[in-house]
Amino acid sequence: MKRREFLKYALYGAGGTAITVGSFGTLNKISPKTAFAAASAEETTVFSACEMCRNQCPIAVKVLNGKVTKIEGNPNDSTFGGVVCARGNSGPSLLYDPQRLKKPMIRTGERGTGKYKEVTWDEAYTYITEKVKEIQLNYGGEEIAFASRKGPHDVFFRTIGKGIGSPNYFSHEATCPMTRSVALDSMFGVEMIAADYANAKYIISVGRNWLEGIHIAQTRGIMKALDKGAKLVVLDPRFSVAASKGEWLPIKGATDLAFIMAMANILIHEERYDKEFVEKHTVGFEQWQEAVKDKTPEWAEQETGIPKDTIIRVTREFAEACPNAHIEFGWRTGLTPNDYQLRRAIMIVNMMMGCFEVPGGYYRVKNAGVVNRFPGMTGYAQPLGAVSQPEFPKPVTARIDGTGLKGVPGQIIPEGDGAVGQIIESILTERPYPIKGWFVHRFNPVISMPESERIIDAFKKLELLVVCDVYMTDTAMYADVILPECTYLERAEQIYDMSALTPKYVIRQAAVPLVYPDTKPAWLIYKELGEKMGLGQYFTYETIDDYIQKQLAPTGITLEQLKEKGVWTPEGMKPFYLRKDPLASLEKVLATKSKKIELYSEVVQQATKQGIPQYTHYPQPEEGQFRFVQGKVAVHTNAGTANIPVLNELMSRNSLWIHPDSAGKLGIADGDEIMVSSGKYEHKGVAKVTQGIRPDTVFCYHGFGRISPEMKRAYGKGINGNKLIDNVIGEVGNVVTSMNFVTIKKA
Ligand SMILES: Nc1nc2c(c(=O)[nH]1)N[C@H]1C(S)=C(S)[C@@H](COP(=O)(O)OP(=O)(O)OC[C@H]3O[C@@H](n4cnc5c(=O)[nH]c(N)nc54)[C@H](O)[C@@H]3O)O[C@H]1N2
Ligand SMILES: Nc1nc2c(c(=O)[nH]1)N[C@H]1C(S)=C(S)[C@@H](COP(=O)(O)OP(=O)(O)OC[C@H]3O[C@@H](n4cnc5c(=O)[nH]c(N)nc54)[C@H](O)[C@@H]3O)O[C@H]1N2
Ligand code: SF4
Ligand SMILES: [Mo]
Repeated sequence: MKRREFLKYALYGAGGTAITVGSFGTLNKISPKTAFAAASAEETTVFSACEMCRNQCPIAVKVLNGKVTKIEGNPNDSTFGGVVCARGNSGPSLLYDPQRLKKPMIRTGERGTGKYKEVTWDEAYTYITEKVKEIQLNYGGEEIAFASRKGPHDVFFRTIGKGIGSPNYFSHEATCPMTRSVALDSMFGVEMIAADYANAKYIISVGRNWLEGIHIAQTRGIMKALDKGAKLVVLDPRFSVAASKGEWLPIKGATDLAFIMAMANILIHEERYDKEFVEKHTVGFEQWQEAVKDKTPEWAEQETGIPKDTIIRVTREFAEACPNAHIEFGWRTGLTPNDYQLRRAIMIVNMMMGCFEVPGGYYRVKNAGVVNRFPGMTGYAQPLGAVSQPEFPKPVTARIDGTGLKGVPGQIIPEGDGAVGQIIESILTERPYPIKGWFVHRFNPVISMPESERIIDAFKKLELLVVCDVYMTDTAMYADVILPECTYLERAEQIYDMSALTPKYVIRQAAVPLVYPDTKPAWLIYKELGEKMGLGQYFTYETIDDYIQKQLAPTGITLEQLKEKGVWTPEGMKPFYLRKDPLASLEKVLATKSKKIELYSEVVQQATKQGIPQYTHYPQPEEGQFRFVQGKVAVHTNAGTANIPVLNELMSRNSLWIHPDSAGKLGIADGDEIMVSSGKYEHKGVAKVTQGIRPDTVFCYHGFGRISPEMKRAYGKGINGNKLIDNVIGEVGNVVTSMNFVTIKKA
């Protein structure tokens, strides 16, 4: 609270009633304590979930006179520890930003020129409905794609797509952890595997940077482990904040698989792996032995640039700490085309060491896991109930990315995520068939997907582009129809299952009324649009409370219980590791056909001909070239927050990290204006000369270089990395973000 407001409320009771001096005696008798009590007399706390990034941490929103004054972490939750990050704290700055979208809009000028007219919701729905009908009639419903950043809106958003018979719905996952998901799916039969950071004694990060790529529970887990004396080893071409907390190994980009395969080679050679676990719980170890037999530390030194003695030492240290240790499987994982093989190899080494269902290792989370993991708890900690929908029409064609087809990589791409980069290819090349309409929700492809210029070219070929966001983003500015969602602080949403080592459900509820009355939550927008389009039968709920009641029905937990504390977790429950419980067996949490952890996977073999990970050597930059890598920054979220007032004030632009030796050769000094060129595209920027990067690599934080003039604070500041990256679709549909080389000159 600002000092002036504080004083105001000290003298005026909350609600604005003047308190006469007499009621307190004399003014100077008001101690700060009394004054604050008066100030907070009507302050309420609404428990909810943050959405400044998709981690949806449990929060406590402080509300005074119908206004959000402060956001803190929900103190009732121990894993998140009652704290939020800088972004979580800045929620009110988004909520009250006058530059937010306030009304639905329909385009009136050329795409990208910013000419729009404000319309009513009904006009927007009608326009969309007519356009969709036209595309359906001329081409078919499958030629309309749906893409969103995965989240609670999807069930509503995708209902529109499924209802019109489109198989082409996508999440953003191909730009984020897709390759890891494929690896986990193929090995464990489920994606929901997590690492127990807090109890690990040794952690190797393959480009995971918990201290800037923040997840409050995970970041706290790492800090706890470090406090308890754990060692952290970080493979990263640049000196990340995580690297500063441990041993930094400045590995050559795109060579991590060599390091991991050499680890396996050493562990097998020195017989340091867990033979009993491998025998009892895994299949395919022989094939893996074969694959790594020539992957010696000497070979890995050549590939990675990390001395062989370091690789051997780290491997031995790691083995000493196992099984209460792990090599981290990564979060944003689309670094190279075959990145999924790196993620599989990481998990294979972890499983060679038995780092599963023990403290400090990996474990199975969520949903069915809640029941399996906690025997005896059925009836109370049941998974959330589903909201049923009538059957959707069967799409008449396969998806544009081949997801679901047998014998091709699409076979192992997670259903419902898809290869989102394929939308651009399909629009521009019209293969396998053209996409003519695109619905985009909470997703900003121009900044978050490779080759921004081609994305814009693709937008220009569309017959319909609908964007639902909270800002006039770099993507929204090309839309035909813009739908303004209200922010997370103004809306309730489904209950989230955030179970980990203990079961947990989290609620989101509106903290304040709509700031801009013509904005709406996603669940209502798509229900109303669906009704207009004749798809009303698929929206089988009246209100969001109705939806929540259906979710909670099987659990025995009430909405009131959840509202009261914001999170629900069984009282006094301790983390539970399956291998510690003689009653539970690992088979219970494995969903593979063999009921074992599949190091070799028949399904992957069918889909990609690489049933066991094989090494691919990628070229390294030549003299004068640099590998271009990117990463998260602690005070911003992806392509989302650059324009939020207080976060923009903290950091309004990125710069390009370059090593002093490399900068010196190019005559570039710290702070100089530079031109970065990928061969196809150029981008202006500013150099940051630092020892914290390999001389053959340059780096920038992701999410800047915004092109929408309506985002007045962020417009034109910094580098949009994706302008410089080609839209290469990796082996399992993933984007590829660490394979581009650039040249640099002084601008
Ligand atoms: N503050 C903040 N927190 C966030 C986010 C955010 O935007 N801001 N975003 C959230 C999201 S969506 C995600 S996915 C996570 C991401 O979390 P992380 O995956 O941990 O984060 P990144 O910063 O994307 O990537 C980490 C590092 O990979 C390095 N790197 C690049 N190429 C290579 C390579 O070839 N090999 C190796 N070993 N390293 C390489 C980069 O230099 C970078 O330091 O963070 C989440 N948390
Ligand atoms: N080159 C390169 N590309 C990358 C990355 C990288 O490091 N390098 N990172 C990748 C990663 S890990 C990810 S996860 C993606 C993320 O990229 P995206 O999936 O695009 O996600 P965000 O940038 O988090 O947010 C997208 C949009 O959501 C909007 N938004 C925020 N809150 C709301 C809301 O309540 N409702 C609605 N309707 N909209 C809202 C924001 O304004 C923003 O426009 O980018 C990926 N792209
Ligand atoms: S990590 Fe930060 S921004 Fe993301 S949900 Fe949690 S508090 Fe919010
Ligand atoms: Mo991500």
